[in-house]
Amino acid sequence: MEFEILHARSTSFYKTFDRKSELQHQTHYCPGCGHGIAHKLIAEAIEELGAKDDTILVSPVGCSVFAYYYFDAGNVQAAHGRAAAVATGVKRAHPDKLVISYQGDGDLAAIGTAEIVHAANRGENITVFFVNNAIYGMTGGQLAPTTLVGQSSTTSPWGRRPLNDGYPLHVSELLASLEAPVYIERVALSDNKNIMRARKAVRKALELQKQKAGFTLVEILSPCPTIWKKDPVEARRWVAEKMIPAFPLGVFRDRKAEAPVIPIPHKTVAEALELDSANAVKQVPAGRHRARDLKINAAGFGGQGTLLLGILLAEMGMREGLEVSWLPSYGPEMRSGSAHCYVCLSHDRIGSPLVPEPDVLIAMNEISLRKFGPQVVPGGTILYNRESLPPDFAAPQARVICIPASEIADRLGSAKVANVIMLGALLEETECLPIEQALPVIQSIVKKGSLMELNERALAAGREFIEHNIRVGAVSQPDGFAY
Ligand SMILES: Cc1ncc(C[n+]2csc(CCOP(=O)(O)OP(=O)(O)O)c2C)c(N)n1
Ligand code: SF4
Repeated sequence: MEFEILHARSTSFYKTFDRKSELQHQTHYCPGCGHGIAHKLIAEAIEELGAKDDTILVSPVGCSVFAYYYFDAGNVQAAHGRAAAVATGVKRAHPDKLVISYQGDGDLAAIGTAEIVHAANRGENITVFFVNNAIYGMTGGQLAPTTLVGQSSTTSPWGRRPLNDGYPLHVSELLASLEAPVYIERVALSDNKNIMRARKAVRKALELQKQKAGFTLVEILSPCPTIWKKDPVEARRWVAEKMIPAFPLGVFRDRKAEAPVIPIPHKTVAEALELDSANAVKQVPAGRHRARDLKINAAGFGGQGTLLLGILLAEMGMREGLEVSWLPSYGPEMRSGSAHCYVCLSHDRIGSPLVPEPDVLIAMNEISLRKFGPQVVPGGTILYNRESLPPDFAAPQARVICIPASEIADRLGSAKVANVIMLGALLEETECLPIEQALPVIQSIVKKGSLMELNERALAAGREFIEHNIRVGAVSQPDGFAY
């Protein structure tokens, strides 16, 4: 019987490696390096699963930092140790993509220990290929957490001594002690038989991810001839003779996810928290204010209540059943340093709590106006805590409303409520949330009964300012922008 042996490059690889200007037909790996074999197994599995156009590979820092030179897939290159965390974000943003975190042992088991443990513990539906070559390859051979007892490295020239360096870290066994992972196997690139086993494991892990089973990891014992100072054949033998006895091969987890699925109740947060009747949200007749997606930056000096203003907005949003985020930023000073917070109100999940381009800026002082005013989106709004803008300041893209909130607050009896005046103005101007909900929220958060009446008047003052001065056109506005 005659056999025809076909060697073909997987279609999941680029035809030529264009990022390598000189050698476009070969990789940057040393001859005999396990990374090349691991890449091949992964590329073939992606091809077999028909997932080439649906795969996003997160490459690490280490010798495989340039994996994106080769895989014709979506590619992200993560900071050292962060690949599992980056893969988490990518997967959550693209749940239907096949997301791979490809990591070396320095990357995953040293600087990235926290990231991998928590990604596994959360049961992220990602696949991790953990290439364990018992050493830091890229940086010239320092001790890795997986370096064998007695193995010498540049930082353990007399060999790893457990009393000084600890014992080799068994990542697969460690992660298999967690509840969430569904599949963990250790394989080796020591000989053809084991490479075929590795091939199956790689494919199985990706298939499970495709089925949305949960967290999968394949640890691949891999030769590093260059740092081990061996030729490729000796290096493979070393994997078989030294690494496998220290890191036994096998399946450490293979089961369905068992975590109970807890449905998210269709309740407002106030209901879910069973707030007492004094704090509970009163049923209000549907007014013209509607829960509306909005990104807000509230900025000023510490002590002006901008962070509290953000908390009130976020809480109001939660009680309306919106997704919300509140991200404060402040210096070490309790008073008079700069402080601002980003608030997102959204009907969809919020990808990032950062708000580099707010729809609304509440600027409680001039510094904040100058710093953040230019960031407001075209058609956005700036609420500025003064009677007029500084003569040399302009934000032509935005609708600017000057409200002397601090002055009004003084007249009401306390400068402290300037933030609540701004809240009233914001709610009236943008109609982003039902203004009727503001007082119960203030009551439940501020909890100072004595200030309640003042807060009520401050809220009304902000609202009336917009109603009387803006809606009837008493304050001049730049042309062209209106809600
Ligand atoms: C924050 C940070 N710390 C340290 C380094 C230096 N560094 C680059 S690669 C590497 C270790 C890589 O080893 P490993 O993950 O085992 O991958 P290999 O090169 O063996 O494939 C280190 C420490 C870095 N680039 N960034
Ligand atoms: S140093 Fe080791 S891990 Fe890095 S490319 Fe060379 S053989 Fe591979």
